[in-house]
Amino acid sequence: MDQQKPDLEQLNTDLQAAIDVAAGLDALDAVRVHALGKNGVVTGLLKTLGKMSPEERQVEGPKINGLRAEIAAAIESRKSALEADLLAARLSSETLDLSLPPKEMPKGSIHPVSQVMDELAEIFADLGFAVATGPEIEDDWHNFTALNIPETHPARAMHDTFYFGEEQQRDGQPMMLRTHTSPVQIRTMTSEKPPIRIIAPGRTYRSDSDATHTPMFHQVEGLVIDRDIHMGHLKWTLETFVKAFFERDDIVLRFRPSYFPFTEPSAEVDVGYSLKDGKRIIGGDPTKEDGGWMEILGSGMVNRRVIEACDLDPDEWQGFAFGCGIDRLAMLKYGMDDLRAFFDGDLRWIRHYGFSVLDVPTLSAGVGA
Ligand code: 2NL
Repeated sequence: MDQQKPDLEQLNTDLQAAIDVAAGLDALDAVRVHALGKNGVVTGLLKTLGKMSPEERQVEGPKINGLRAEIAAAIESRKSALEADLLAARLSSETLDLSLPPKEMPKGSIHPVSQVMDELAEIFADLGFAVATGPEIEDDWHNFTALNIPETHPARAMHDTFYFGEEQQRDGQPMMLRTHTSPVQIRTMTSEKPPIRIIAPGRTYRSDSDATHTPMFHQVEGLVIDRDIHMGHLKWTLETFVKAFFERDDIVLRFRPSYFPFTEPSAEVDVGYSLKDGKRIIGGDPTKEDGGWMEILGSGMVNRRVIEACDLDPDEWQGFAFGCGIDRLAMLKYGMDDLRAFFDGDLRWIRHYGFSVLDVPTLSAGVGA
């Protein structure tokens, strides 16, 4: 071996050994600096290439560069191994017991509208209904046409519907904020095969504002499409729902003939109330003195024109549907009297009427507080 020439093989062996024994990332980095740093031994060898004759460089260049590449690769692979060891050690030492109660009670609270939506989802899940959602900005077909609401229907008039400008039209159709959650059910009927059992809760919009109406409000609609569905199914479903929601068995419903373009026949549903401590409460005997009826739902058998609009055969598939205001349900159940306070964002109000984030509605523990 030529004495002038450094022993590259020995250097390689030594550096590889140092890399292998480096016990941590810091030790490994020290080896890297020692070999490949600005003043490192391998860097030093690379610098000697410039002083060599072209012939010598042709022989030594590949050797020195090969050494540099081998050492760099060895450092990288040792680094990955050390990092993997570190992660494995962390994973085995850090544990999180998710069953422990929080150290501090959460500061926020659940809005009554959200609470009621959770209750509705829970009650209807037990009856086999899934929750469906859809866009709040809708086109004319999904919000009106498919629902058998003709061009001349008053619900389409400018004073009820928030329309977008002409430049926002989709395929020549006017766009609007949905006026009910029915378009969600239309979207489900056109995208899924029956049988269908869904509820569609969500925000709806109408250009209407007074003590009992806000421009944005919440609605839940329900839809069942199957074979041989009749009014009996509708009646049982609504009775079961209202009893579970108000958590009373002595609830009576009254079905009054009515009209909606999307159902035929249609019925408005009243719930019996009675007077207790000077306050109207849902349930009890509505025929007793101070008792009475309160309208809470609209419903009916899905109009065959709606079923046809969704490309289903109305002789094979029938269904029932219903709709009701969630804000009003919340007021009735939890005793709030001012609708507008719902959307004021007043912290004192939400602290008073809000629900604990830990108070999740379940059928075993009771859906309401
Ligand atoms: C009310 C009345 C109702 C429906 C909504 C509906 C939806 C489809 C087909 C047929 Cl896709 N009907 N929804 C049916 C009857 C009444 O709501 O007074 N809501 C507050």
